[in-house]
Amino acid sequence: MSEIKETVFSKIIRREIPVDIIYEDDLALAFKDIQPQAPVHILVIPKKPIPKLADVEPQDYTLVGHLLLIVRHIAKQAGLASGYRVVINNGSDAGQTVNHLHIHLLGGRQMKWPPG
Ligand code: DGP
Repeated sequence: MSEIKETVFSKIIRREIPVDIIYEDDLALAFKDIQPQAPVHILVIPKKPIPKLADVEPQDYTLVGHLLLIVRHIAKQAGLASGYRVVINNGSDAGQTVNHLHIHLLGGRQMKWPPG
């Protein structure tokens, strides 16, 4: 388990910095990415401060499934019927910059493969 440190997402959960919230429940929060890479770019995060996917423990499995169902719900609400991309950057080689688990939902344009 990585060391749990305060991140900018902790501040977002506590509403200490401005954020455009899309969805919230007891376990999770979804908000617009500050540096959108697509017309729709939303981050879905657990309120529990799990640093990255590699730190998910067996007791978090339901939580992770819950996050994916939120992604699906938001994508439907956003009208992304022709497709969307779901990304989790895990660790520095993957380009993870905020050490609080987050799922990127990207849509509204044609995606390329492979990603950079
Ligand atoms: P990653 O590279 O996977 O760690 O992505 C982190 C994302 O978080 C990145 O796309 C930009 C976004 N982000 C960073 N700081 C803030 C912030 O203060 N507010 C919002 N809404 N998004 C942020």
